[in-house]
Amino acid sequence: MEARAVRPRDLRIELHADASRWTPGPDTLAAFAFGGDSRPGDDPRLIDTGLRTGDGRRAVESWLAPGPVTISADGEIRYAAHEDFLFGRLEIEERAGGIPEAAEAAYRQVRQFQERQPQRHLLRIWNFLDAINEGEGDRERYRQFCVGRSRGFSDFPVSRLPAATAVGRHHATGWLQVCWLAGKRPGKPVENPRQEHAYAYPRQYGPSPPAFARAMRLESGALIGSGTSSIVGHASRHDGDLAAQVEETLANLRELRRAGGGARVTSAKVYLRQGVDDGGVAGRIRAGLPGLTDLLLLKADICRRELLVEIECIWN
Ligand code: 3EB
Repeated sequence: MEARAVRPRDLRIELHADASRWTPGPDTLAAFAFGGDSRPGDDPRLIDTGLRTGDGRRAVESWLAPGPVTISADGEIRYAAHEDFLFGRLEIEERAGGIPEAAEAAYRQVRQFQERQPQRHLLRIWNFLDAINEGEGDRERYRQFCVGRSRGFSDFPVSRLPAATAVGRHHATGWLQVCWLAGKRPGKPVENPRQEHAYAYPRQYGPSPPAFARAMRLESGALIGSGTSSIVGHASRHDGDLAAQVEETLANLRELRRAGGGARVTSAKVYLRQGVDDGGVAGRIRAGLPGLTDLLLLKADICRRELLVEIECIWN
């Protein structure tokens, strides 16, 4: 798998499966680093997610603007922007108030910051958390993250929620990491007819439903999917069965593409729960997503314990 520009028209996304020598360029809005040695540099566009790759190599997913970006900071937020697009990041340390307070503070800051930007429309958010499944029932850290996110988002209209991913790291860092893409023009949120709106999940999944859209369609026609799992309606399917969960997730992705008017799937990231043997899952996903060029396997925990896999795709 080689670096490939998947969206030549404006925003481009590249997956580098072997990024041992990769560095950001002038057009780089942001780059997620996975696996390998973390390289804490002072370039704020480089985001060390703390997630490992399936093959142990250092991989990078980079988001590129159509021209050189400007790098800035605003309080604890660091961001890069170029006319139509902005990519921000915010890391909040979990203190006495734990994950709900960290999430509330993060989302309040993101929302207030975004209201002041020319690129004010949230399109896509990634959340990286420690120990996402720790805690029982409503105390589970993912559910408490959702509580804080809802508070921080406050009265943000559900009809404009961005697409999202929320996954767990395997080692404790003490930090909640929130990263986002925003645009000068709004995207069109897309829902999946096979799935309940996440923001309307019933109470049994936690005190506050997860605030995200299933996908976001950009003006250019690109469709950016959220993390997608083996959930039909609001129920998890195929408890503990990786192969069946992959098939159900692929069915969700096909339906999402239909609903969102996506063209060809170009890149996919697969989050595989810690300790789960990948069982040739990459081959199944390639077979189920014909035309897929770039695929990256990552080790990350998923927001419900029975879920073993989550896939996020971009169609262009
Ligand atoms: C789901 O469909 C699976 O809380 O931001 C996927 C994508 C999931 C985003 C989030 C959660 C989130 O509910 C979990």
